Amino acid sequence: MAEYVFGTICGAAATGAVGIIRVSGPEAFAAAFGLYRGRAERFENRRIYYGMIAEGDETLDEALFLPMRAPGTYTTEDVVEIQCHGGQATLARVMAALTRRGVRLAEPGEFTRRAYLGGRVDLARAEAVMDIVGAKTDASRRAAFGMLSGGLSEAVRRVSDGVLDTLAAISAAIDFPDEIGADDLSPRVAVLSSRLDELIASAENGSILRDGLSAAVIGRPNAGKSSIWNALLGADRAIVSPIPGTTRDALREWANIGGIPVLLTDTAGIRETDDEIEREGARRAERAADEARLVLAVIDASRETDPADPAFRSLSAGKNTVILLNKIDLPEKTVYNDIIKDWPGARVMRVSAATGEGMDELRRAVTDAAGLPSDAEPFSVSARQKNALVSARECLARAERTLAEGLSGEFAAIDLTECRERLGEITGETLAEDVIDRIFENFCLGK
Ligand SMILES: Nc1nc2c(ncn2[C@@H]2O[C@H](COP(=O)(O)OP(=O)(O)OP(=O)(O)O)[C@@H](O)[C@H]2O)c(=O)[nH]1
Ligand SMILES: [Mg+2]
Repeated sequence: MAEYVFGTICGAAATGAVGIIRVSGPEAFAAAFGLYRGRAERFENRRIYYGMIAEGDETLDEALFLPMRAPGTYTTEDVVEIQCHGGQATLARVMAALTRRGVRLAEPGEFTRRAYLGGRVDLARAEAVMDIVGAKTDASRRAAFGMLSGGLSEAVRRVSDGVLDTLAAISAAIDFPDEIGADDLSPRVAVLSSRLDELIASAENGSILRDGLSAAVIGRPNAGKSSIWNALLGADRAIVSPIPGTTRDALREWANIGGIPVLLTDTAGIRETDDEIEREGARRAERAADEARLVLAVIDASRETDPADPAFRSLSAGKNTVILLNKIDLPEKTVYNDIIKDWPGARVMRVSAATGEGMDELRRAVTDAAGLPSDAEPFSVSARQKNALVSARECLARAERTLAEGLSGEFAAIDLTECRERLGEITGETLAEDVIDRIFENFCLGK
């Protein structure tokens, strides 16, 4: 019996001009072509068949049918893709017809899970599929695609093979202690450690590209926070007005800043007030600043410096803060040098949301804050994968210490064996079934 079916639209709620229903499983051909009405009598592998979709006497839609035989398919099983009109009602009706032919709806990530179980992709590549779907900027997409092409899997496998060779050398050293000693083993482990260090650096780069950087814009009412937020977003999204207290709620949007996905929060101005709604807005603003990795603290430079400005509070709290002296197109009253004197080392920038002056420098400051060193090729790794890399690295550090202390190679072998296990978790080789289940549960429908 055919196993499952679903459209390609992630989140399933979108309506596209074309909808694709993918049927996969041993009975996929029988189930899908049971609905086909057209001239073809046989369905050859990888050809396109035009026809109607019909159930009984009722014609449901006009469609293309794409039969693909196992094993050269996404799931490694027989697959038929039906391309029909993308309206929700049409898709629902065709899927209902398929259900009556014994097909069931795929679970989230089930297609990719089949690809994994069929041996077509390892776990790191399967996870990369979701990262590609979710990539928010071109740089994120490139990092995810590098993962899909097996960048991390291969690098991890090379280290794991190196660890295996070292384990073999340890057995040899135990059997022939006169010929191979710990002196030969330590440099081997050191090389593997430095390779893992490089991978961890790439992973750190990649996790910013994958998960993004959070930045909150805070400041006094009317400082120009929403104007700056709109400018960074490249959209006229938040209301801007000369009336202080315009923004009440925290507004949150993804922005692409120099290729880095930045989750930008615009907040209500912070000031003493009796207005309960405004006070709640200020509380939310403070929370947003606490949660953000980067705070963009906006000061209206056309007004006198106010020592109680929330910008200074953020600095004194030790938050990663960039002070933005805004409105420099007006006569300046807040003096840049005074701030630098009071806060040596603080990053202060002069900008004008009105004229755009200083905005390119601001964008660069945001990408700098993401801390991407330009040389490490970023891999879009999940937190799970990064943890596995870090624990594998710790195992190597333990093995290095054991060897340095001149203990028997057998002790180092325990750590090296554990190192291989941690590395195997990245590709899924040494991961428990229930953990793998959980990973695929986070996929979207249709993938
Ligand atoms: N001249 C000048 N005016 C600016 C600049 N940036 C913002 N403004 C003006 O300042 C006023 C307040 O701007 P907003 O962006 O709404 O300020 P806000 O900090 O979000 O204010 P609240 O939401 O009330 O806290 C508006 O009238 C803007 O047009 C600037 O760089 N130069
Ligand atoms: Mg505002």
